[in-house]
Amino acid sequence: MGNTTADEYAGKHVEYAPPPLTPEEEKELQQMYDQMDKLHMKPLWTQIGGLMPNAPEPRAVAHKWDWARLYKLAQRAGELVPVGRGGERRAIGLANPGLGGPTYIAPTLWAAIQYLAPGENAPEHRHSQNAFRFVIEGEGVWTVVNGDAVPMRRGDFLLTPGWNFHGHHNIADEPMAWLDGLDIPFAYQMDTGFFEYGTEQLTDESTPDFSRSERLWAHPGLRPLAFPGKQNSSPIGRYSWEHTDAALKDQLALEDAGFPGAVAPGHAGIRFTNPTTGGDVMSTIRAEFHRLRPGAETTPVHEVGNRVFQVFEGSATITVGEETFDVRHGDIVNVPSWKKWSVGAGRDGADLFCFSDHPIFEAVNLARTYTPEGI
Ligand code: 1HN
Repeated sequence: MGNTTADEYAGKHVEYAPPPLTPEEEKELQQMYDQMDKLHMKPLWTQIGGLMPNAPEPRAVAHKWDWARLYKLAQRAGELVPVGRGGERRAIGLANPGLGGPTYIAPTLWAAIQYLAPGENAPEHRHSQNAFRFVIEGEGVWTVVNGDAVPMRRGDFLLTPGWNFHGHHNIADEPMAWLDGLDIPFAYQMDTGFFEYGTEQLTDESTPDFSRSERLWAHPGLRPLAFPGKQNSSPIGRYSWEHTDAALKDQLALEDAGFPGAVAPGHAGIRFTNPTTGGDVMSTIRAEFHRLRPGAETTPVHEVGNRVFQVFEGSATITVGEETFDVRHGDIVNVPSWKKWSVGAGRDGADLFCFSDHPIFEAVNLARTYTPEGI
């Protein structure tokens, strides 16, 4: 035993095997464990394998939520459940089947579909949890973030960083649904959550084409001199589809012309960033958009942390560990920590929105990635 090298143990667990005991010793041992239990103590030697696996063994499982079904249920909730003070939002959360009940898509992340009918108003409130919205289809809702009315349109990515008052209203003739992402599970499990009601009426009922935040901050590469220094969260309230689409188109056009630009062959990608730091939009959430040409595939990778994909356009297969999910418009798939994943585009290519909790792990030096193909 004493001469066994670490290499011989690599990747293997050794079950704790107690030495052979006499019946008397067995009784004494049991008494010791009982006493520990009464005093709220637990020995390490019976549980170390579960506590410290060789590599992450997430309880969360990979799962697909079908957009057509989500949308139908959101519509039904629109008919049956009013939105207003108390319930606050007609948001339907996605509960990862491996996490045993709570509305967590991942141990750190919340994802929900929110539905607002014509003329409806979601009252203002604020919380320390960071939030974003991604608009899969439709328009006609304005979200008011700290008194700034921000339009929500197809393909837009919108921010509500922690502790900003926010409410929404739909001024169109059509209902609208979108994806909400928040770091609620992280805040809940770490006991960092604060919440406060704001006004029931929105503090700005105007419907401008561009929010004030965009007029100040969303001109490419240009920052206003009136606001120097770094800000913890991006000051851009809306990353419009027009910019995202143009950036992706240009990457692929440059690839066609033989210049660098694509992430990998046939794969264009952008990250939404905080213009005051160049880093992620919020301290706990990363957001990206990926465009794959027909048949293109991403490089398989293992990563610490959790990802969630939503298909915007086209179709794809998302492979997570041993499972493969066929996805199309609106479908949502999560990737648990350290599960190998890759995406392959279907016949018409694929546009995918993606968010993750990776900034958390980068901030505390726990980020790791591994590409088995060594690319
Ligand atoms: C929230 O405030 C929103 O502001 C969406 O639209 C989803 C889920 C749980 C708690 C607060 C929103 C939410 C939420």
